[in-house]
Amino acid sequence: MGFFDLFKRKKKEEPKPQEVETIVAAEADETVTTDEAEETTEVEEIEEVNIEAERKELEAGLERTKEGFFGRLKRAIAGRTTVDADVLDDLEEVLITSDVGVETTVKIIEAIEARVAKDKYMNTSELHAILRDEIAKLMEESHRSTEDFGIEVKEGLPYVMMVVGVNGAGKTTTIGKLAAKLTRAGRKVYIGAADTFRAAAIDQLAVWAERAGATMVRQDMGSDPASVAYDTLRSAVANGADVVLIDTAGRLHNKVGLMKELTKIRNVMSKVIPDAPHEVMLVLDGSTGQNAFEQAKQFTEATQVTSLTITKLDGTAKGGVVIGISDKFHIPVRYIGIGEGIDQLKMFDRREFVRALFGEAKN
Ligand SMILES: Nc1nc2c(ncn2[C@@H]2O[C@H](COP(=O)(O)OP(=O)(O)OP(=O)(O)O)[C@@H](O)[C@H]2O)c(=O)[nH]1
Ligand SMILES: [Mg+2]
Repeated sequence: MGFFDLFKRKKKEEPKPQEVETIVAAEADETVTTDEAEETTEVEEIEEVNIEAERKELEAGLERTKEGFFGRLKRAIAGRTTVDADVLDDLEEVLITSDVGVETTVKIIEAIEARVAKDKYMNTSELHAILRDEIAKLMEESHRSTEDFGIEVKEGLPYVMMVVGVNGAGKTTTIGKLAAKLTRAGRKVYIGAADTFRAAAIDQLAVWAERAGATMVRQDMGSDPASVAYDTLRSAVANGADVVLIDTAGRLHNKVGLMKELTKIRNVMSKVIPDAPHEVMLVLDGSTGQNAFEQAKQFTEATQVTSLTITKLDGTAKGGVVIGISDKFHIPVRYIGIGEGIDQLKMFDRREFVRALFGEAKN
């Protein structure tokens, strides 16, 4: 469940548009009746509980990164009171060893230096809040809206997303989780089994499609992935689907033939829907740390990538890659995977992400 999903669903279920207006009007009006006041408070309370539950889940998923980072940071600033050059040196080391990456670390340190220059006696206890601010600023805004789990569903033709990445990054799992979110939001989802390399890959996707309540379009193992993609789009258009997710086989960026295949899949899709694919999502395994950086670099050079999903952040202390990759590639991180379960895909919200790592703002 996305961070704002519950909020949104609650809104859909409870106050219909006119009722919302009534509540808002009633709030402004001093003559609000007891019933209306109670209803408003109840909705607000449920929303708060849901936001809190989402935050807890995110924090739990990022626990190891948080512990790794905090543990080091705590040791680095133990016994110091002001943020001086030594503290900055240690902070630099902490960031680099947390897989944030050198370039991004330098940017963060420079930003903090600039703030320290203004406030020479900055307290080390203020450091978390400043780190949180500076880091959030470096990352891309990922979603224009929280509707439809961040996907901008179009009127008329389906929104098409092609999912790419190396073997085992989590593409199929991410598609399954994403499809589930969208069907729950009332969207009609079609999934194309364009990973035709292994029969098991098609079967794995079929299981996810069923769990998610989505329709899967498939051909036999070994058939042309572009042809599967074409069929999927045709079928999706004919049946009035809202979203199409195309699974592809894991590939290495240096395999020219496989990279050309992605281009072929793209071209074929645009014959059915001229501006498809609307999104090419690269899935990266966050637990691989610096290797995820390398994959992002190679993939973005070899093919067009418009968004990122970083998986397996649960159980790894290398979650700092999200910060570095988001800063370096200027490609929005759309989702993060924090477990194998169907609900363990989260819309990436940079403010919530740093909040989970550094805690609540004090100011
Ligand atoms: N812990 C954890 N495991 C994940 C996450 N996302 C995916 N996995 C697991 O990673 C493994 C590989 O996931 P797949 O979805 O099959 O990866 P893929 O990219 O489709 O792999 P190929 O099709 O072989 O290229 C599976 O065991 C998933 O359950 C995550 O966010 N957290
Ligand atoms: Mg797969």
